[in-house]
Amino acid sequence: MKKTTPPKYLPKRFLSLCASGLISASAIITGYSSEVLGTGAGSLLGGDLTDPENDLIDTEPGGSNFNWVSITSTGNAYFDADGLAPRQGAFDVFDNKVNNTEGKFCCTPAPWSVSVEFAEGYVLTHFTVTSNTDSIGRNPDVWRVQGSNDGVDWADIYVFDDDDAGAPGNRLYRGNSPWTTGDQVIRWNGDGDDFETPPSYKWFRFQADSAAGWVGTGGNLSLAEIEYFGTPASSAPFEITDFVYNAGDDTLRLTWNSKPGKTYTVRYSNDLKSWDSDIGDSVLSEGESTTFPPVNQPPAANPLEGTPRIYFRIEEN
Ligand SMILES: [Ca+2]
Ligand SMILES: [Ca+2]
Ligand SMILES: [Ca+2]
Ligand SMILES: [Ca+2]
Repeated sequence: MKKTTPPKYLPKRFLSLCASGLISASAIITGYSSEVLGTGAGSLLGGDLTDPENDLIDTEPGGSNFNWVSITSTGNAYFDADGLAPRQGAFDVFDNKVNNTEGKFCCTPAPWSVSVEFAEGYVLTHFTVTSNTDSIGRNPDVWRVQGSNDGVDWADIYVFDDDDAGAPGNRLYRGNSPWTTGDQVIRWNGDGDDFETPPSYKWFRFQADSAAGWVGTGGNLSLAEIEYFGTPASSAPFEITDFVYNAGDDTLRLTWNSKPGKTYTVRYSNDLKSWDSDIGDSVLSEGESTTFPPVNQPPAANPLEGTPRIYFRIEEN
């Protein structure tokens, strides 16, 4: 028997919501909600995706015992274990340490990012980010956590965007950063709390565009630690994870949990009984998550123009 997703029903009310433009931002929450866990390494959750065993070794620039396939950064692409040159590497945001010498990343100018690639996809459930303690003004006030399945195209998962127009260009000025002090561990939750449950991604990137003490890209950025948590995509149920409908031109796009190498049929129905019709019968998998039509192509026309309701179901071929 063919594997199918549960049908996704799109009520008229939902379509009218789409018309207001909300749907274009359906997968992104821009918000400032969060939970302060405390200060110092003891407040880290531990066991995160980059190092589930908490046994990472940072005594070599490339490190060992980490759980990523690859790591890249916009600067200081190494670990620092002794506080001697080269110092304060970008990879030190994953060294399980929070201190003012070798446990932090510092001090390169914006924009700044560090990306990790995992062997398989994960659905991000929550993450923590810990501030630096040398200069509160170097913690970012414009930053985001993003996901990707090719390391090239990135989608926002969580966005914090609160650049302070009055920032005086002072590294001790806290401004609009969410961190109120140094070495502070803050947690952000998914599942619609601080951000919506995202599709599964193999790549995760923390990207910052502005430091709290400066307007725009002035000054340097610094952070102590980042922890990502998620569930493996392989354990995710086969379901439609996102639907984008544009009421203006009556077009749509669907995203579902997929398997690499498979093809899929996108069926629709107006009564949940007849599933004979489809808008694509050999859709190529894009990996752990597939979007149809692909995001670099125009969206699909609503196949039941003017209908009060339509259901979609994905079939694995
Ligand atoms: Ca270190
Ligand atoms: Ca860790
Ligand atoms: Ca660290
Ligand atoms: Ca700023």
